[in-house]
Amino acid sequence: MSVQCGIIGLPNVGKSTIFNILTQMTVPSLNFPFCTINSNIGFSIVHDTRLIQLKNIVSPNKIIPTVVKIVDIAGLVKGASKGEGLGNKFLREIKEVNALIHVVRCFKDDSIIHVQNRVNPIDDIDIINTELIFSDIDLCEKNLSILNNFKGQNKQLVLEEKKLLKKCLLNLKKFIFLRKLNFSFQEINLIKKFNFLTLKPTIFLLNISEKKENNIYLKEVKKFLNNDIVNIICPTILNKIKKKQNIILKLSKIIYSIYKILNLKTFFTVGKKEIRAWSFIKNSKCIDVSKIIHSDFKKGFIRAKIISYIDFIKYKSENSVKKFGKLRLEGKNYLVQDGDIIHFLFNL
Ligand SMILES: Nc1nc2c(ncn2[C@@H]2O[C@H](COP(=O)(O)OP(=O)(O)OP(=O)(O)O)[C@@H](O)[C@H]2O)c(=O)[nH]1
Ligand SMILES: [Mg+2]
Repeated sequence: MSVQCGIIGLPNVGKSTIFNILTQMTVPSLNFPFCTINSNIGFSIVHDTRLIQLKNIVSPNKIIPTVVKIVDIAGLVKGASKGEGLGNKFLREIKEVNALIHVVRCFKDDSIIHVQNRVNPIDDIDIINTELIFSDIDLCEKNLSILNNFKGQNKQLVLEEKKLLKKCLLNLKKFIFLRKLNFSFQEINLIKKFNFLTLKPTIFLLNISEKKENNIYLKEVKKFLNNDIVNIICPTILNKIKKKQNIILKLSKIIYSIYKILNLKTFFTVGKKEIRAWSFIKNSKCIDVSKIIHSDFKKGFIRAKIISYIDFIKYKSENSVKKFGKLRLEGKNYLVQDGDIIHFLFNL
């Protein structure tokens, strides 16, 4: 299953335009608010130059890169958490994704409608952030009320959940996003089930129309977002670039930011039939990573043959890697490293 990333922001700020660039699709991106009502779904290829290096050595029939699923979610307006605009539908869709790309209009163009009738990126960010926070406050209060009336057995768990929800509520009311807080290992396990919006890893994507140097908003917005991951995109320039390779380079930066916030790394499977890249969460055990390929691999896991990418590039075949003592056999608890080339041995 691929990682899902949702594009959010005010209506008419360029979300679908950016979705089209990221996925090479052509969904409508027209100059009126709520052009997108039902979310669009597409995939963005994770261009990894290591695949090309591996291809040059192995000459496989096929190369399969890994992908990120991109969801273009309808625009959000002030009051969404109370049902304004497409309100709760929008918020429900955000719940489904693993990470968020928050698109901010940083271009001045009087011909493009702004729902607030002015261009003010910091205020726009604030509107979206407020709605996300309100939605999480609501979620905290609802769950606290359920727990307060809980008559069942597991009293200790209820106490811990209540303590955690109170900590969340206190911070949300101070306008602090949950992703900015420190949580203990135990709290992290408990908090997952609530699926808070302000806990989702987020990158900000500033949508500009001209060269960075000429944009009047960037400096101030970057300062405002100084503790967040910020990328800049210029659809007008990107759409004029003829060389596909140059577009890929620009997009890779955005995709890799997503990898970074989600703590994702890549491993490879390499054979004559195909070379394939797979993403996994950093510090995962070998047995858990095996399941990404097929659940049977986990069920019947014996061990894994591992070659690091660097060694494969250096020695150029499994046989010579072996000869130089660089092929390793690892068990289920081995922590998979970025760039590992893995061959799982399993028995069913
Ligand atoms: N000048 C300028 N126009 C842009 C830019 N990005 C998007 N637009 C235009 O802004 C309008 C809205 O773009 P969309 O991509 O549909 O915006 P959206 O955020 O998906 O809008 P909704 O689906 O209605 O929420 C379109 O006419 C785009 O061509 C930009 O960087 N500069
Ligand atoms: Mg749209």
